[in-house]
Amino acid sequence: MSVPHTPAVLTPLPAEWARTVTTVVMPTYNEAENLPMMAEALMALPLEGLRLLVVDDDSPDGTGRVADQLAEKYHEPGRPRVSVLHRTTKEGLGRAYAAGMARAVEDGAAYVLQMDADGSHPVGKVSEMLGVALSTGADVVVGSRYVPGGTLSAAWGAHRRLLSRWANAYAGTILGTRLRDITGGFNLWSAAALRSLDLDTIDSAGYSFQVEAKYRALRAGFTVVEVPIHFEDRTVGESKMSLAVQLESVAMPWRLRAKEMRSSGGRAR
Ligand SMILES: Nc1nc2c(ncn2[C@@H]2O[C@H](COP(=O)(O)OP(=O)(O)OP(=O)(O)O)[C@@H](O)[C@H]2O)c(=O)[nH]1
Ligand SMILES: [Mg+2]
Repeated sequence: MSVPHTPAVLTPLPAEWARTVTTVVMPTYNEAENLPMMAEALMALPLEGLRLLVVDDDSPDGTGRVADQLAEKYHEPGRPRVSVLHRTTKEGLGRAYAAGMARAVEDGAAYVLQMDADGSHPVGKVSEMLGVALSTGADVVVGSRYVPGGTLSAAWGAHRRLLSRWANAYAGTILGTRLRDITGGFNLWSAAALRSLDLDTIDSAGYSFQVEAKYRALRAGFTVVEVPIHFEDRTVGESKMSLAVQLESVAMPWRLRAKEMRSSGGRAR
């Protein structure tokens, strides 16, 4: 895989901010080749309070064992670094996130960062996203491909770019949000926002988790801000995006709206 985009010069956060307990929740399914580099890049960041929680669904390629070895490798007495949530079946990205985020908050995280294991999300942006949350008081910081300065992998052809843009516009229009990247998977959450989201009741099993969780945060009145990121294509391993998961993503914005109509007694938004 390509080295996660780390800019040559990082502006360090103030020491007090760098100590903030921030847990990167990383769901994995067959990412044995990618995970060690991700862990290394994250653990090298100048963030004393940074932790990594790998959520593995019993990957057939042994990612769970690799994650256990990483937990041992980065172990430091009295300073939680890498831990693993082993799950027994592949239940989908959304379920893995709901379980992992709940665990991270339970274990004391003040902020939780969602991140893919395949090198698509830039490790070099982690400090900035935490800094934005702490300096603005925003409860959700979205790593956005679609605000000015956001960029996509050069490997993405016109078809994929269009599809991604369309998916964002589709969900955003149905749900009436102005977020530019509602489908993105690189997002920082405050523990307070996660607690109020009721992760147990999230409907999405798959990728539509990203849309559903952000939509809930917006409806609950949390401040959501977007910072530009570069999105890289995975170079190792395979995508887990199945047809069933794509269909769930198409249906989910309508389901969320219908649910809201029911809970507001049929009044339109
Ligand atoms: N635990 C768990 N992780 C999953 C599951 N499905 C996907 N993942 C992980 O979620 C992250 C995103 O999945 P990808 O397959 O990269 O999806 P994508 O980024 O939309 O697709 P590509 O652009 O093709 O890589 C990766 O770290 C996957 O290993 C799942 O069912 N369970
Ligand atoms: Mg990916």
